[in-house]
Amino acid sequence: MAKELRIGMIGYGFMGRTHSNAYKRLNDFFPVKHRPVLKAVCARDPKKAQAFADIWGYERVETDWRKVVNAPDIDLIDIGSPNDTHFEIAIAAAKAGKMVLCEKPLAMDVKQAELMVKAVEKAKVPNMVWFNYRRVPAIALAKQIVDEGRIGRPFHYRATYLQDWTIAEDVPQGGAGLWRLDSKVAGSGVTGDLLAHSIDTAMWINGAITRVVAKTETFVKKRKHQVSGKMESVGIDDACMFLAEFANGSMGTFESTRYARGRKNFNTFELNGADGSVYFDLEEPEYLQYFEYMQKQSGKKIESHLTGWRKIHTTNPEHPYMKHYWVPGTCIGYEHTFLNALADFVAGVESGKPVQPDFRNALQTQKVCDAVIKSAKTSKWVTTGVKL
Ligand code: SOE
Repeated sequence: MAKELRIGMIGYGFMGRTHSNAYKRLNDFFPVKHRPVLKAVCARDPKKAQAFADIWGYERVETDWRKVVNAPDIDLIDIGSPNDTHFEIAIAAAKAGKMVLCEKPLAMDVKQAELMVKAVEKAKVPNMVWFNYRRVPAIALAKQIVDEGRIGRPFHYRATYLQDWTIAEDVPQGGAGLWRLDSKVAGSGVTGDLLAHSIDTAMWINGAITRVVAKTETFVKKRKHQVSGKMESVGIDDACMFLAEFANGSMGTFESTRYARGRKNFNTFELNGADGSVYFDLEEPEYLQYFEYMQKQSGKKIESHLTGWRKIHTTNPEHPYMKHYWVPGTCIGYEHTFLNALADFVAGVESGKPVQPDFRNALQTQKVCDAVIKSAKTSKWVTTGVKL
């Protein structure tokens, strides 16, 4: 018999939707024993929360997250609300003995993130951060290829994460839909919002980032605040570039901006090693490009005139996650990355083997983000203190 997994969702924005979709579809695709039940959604605006509850099928609406966190009929708190709310809700949820799933970035800074790790570890509650791109089959295949030793000694890691939605100077900051532009709510700009994804993927695939040196820019210095109605200084980084050193001796470059005209959610990475390379581009999400240096293969006929990049269509059942979906050649989408993440989390709860990235792992990404922001202020190399 299926065991109920009773969900309390905090927040109802873009991420509230992606997570809710994952809960609803979990049992359609994955053979887990738990069955999510959408118990409560919480948001400050009861009308909007009710509209959300009606669409996604939540049983009730709350306007005080404390009520949800302490409700006896809820097993799991999902924090999909803005970044400045993660800390307090996660700590309270852990204290109440609930499982905690949290949107990225884990916290506003390392100080908060460390206390959040302490809280979930003390309470021994299952926890995870929704770094969903790890669950793109092609990215998971890149990780597999690296772990199989096919890339050899790594030299270069190159990541870009580009968008263009804040170029217009009259885009306001703050409030519904635009809190990502308000540093008091978001903590940082593209560093915490976009580069956190790139850093998580990079450290998952290529190991710890030990030192960084960064440059950030804020192109539009003042924007009208949606809540106060006043022109206010912009505190976020609109763009960020940083150089990184990895513990394995390789070098990294990371670039992110919301000012790359024409780029909507352009998330790429490439890793170059002595024996091969991998390249991924989220605009072609079902493909992983792999270059295999043929001469390296001992015992095989060398056909170097055939050496070249392979574009692997990651839709076969042997590719990560794909056996749960359709027939070879048919694709899955963005929403499935959240579904795959949830399936891994629930499988981890059932096996007792905690799934990654848990809060402790996401703290390492937070350390890199903080080091990047610090370096941009001081123009100096900063040691991250990452422990993987
Ligand atoms: C920002 O525009 C954003 O929605 C991020 O917050 C998400 O994490 C990213 O995956 C898509 O872009």
